[in-house]
Amino acid sequence: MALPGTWRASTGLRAGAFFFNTDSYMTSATMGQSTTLVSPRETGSSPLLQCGRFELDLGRPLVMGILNVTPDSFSDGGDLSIPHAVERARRMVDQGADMIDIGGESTRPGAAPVPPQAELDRVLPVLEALRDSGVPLSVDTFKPEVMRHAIEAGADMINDIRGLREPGAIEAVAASRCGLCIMHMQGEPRTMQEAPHYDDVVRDVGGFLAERVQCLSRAGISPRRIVLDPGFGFGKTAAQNYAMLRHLDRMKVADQPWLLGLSRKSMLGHVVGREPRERLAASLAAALYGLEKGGHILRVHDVAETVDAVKVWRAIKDESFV
Ligand code: 7PJ
Repeated sequence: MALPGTWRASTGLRAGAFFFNTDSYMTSATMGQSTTLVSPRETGSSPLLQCGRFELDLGRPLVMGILNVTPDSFSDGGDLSIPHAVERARRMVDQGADMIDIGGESTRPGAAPVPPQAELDRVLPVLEALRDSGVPLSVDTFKPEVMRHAIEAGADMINDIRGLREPGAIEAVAASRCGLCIMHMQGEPRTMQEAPHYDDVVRDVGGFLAERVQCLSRAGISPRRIVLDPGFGFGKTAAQNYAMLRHLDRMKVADQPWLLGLSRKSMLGHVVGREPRERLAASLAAALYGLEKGGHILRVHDVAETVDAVKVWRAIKDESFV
């Protein structure tokens, strides 16, 4: 039975495709997990991602807006950062963001670690303020304690750069319905760029992610909740990052969807130079290539521009002009 879900106002190509959980997804999900090598987009069936209150139809690419709630990401800082973050998130939703990823700790090399309570103090008020925004809310954290409280407060997804490897992380998410972004990272943020090593980065990262999916399955977590992420810039040289993007289709892990975090990354700076804020054109080029190679969700800073780029990509790809 298809219960009425959260249908977003549909403008142009952004036809709402979100349902609350129903049994209708079973058929599509089963089709999405067929063993054929033809991609779901080509067969016309769409993979679906269970994501807390939502069920996301990944038949078209989704845009996830990045919302950093860290003092170093605000010029005004202090108490002003929470209302400022909420306002920025609402603007991203107006610009067409399909989901928002809220982060309370910077993972940049050299960034100071944040205790769980301080991270919760940043993330929870924003999460609560955005619950009515009509889009799924993701929380970017690797700390089990933050995961538990975020899920209680209504997070629809946990985005973990450590791929739920911290002790207690799997237990923190297992009993919920939230979506899970499982990312690959080699080493630790502080030192990961010193000497990344792989025998074959595409095979090694794909193998790691396949193992994580198996491990989560053994803990009773449905693959329908999982989206995978190769982790661009997390313990990889520029050449290794580009190899992963070039061969994303070869990295395929069963029929799990991909989330790609390419926006403003240093692999782009490696090619074009420029400060992170000046890497929009580079980010769009990489994002569209990632879609062509099978990406489903783009994690981005520049929502409006990415939404436009995706619309044109879809018009070319799917002849979707309406
Ligand atoms: C990523 C992330 C990414 C996922 C960050 C930045 C650095 N989460 N969190 N994937 N990157 N899933 O945004 O440049 O690539 S923090």
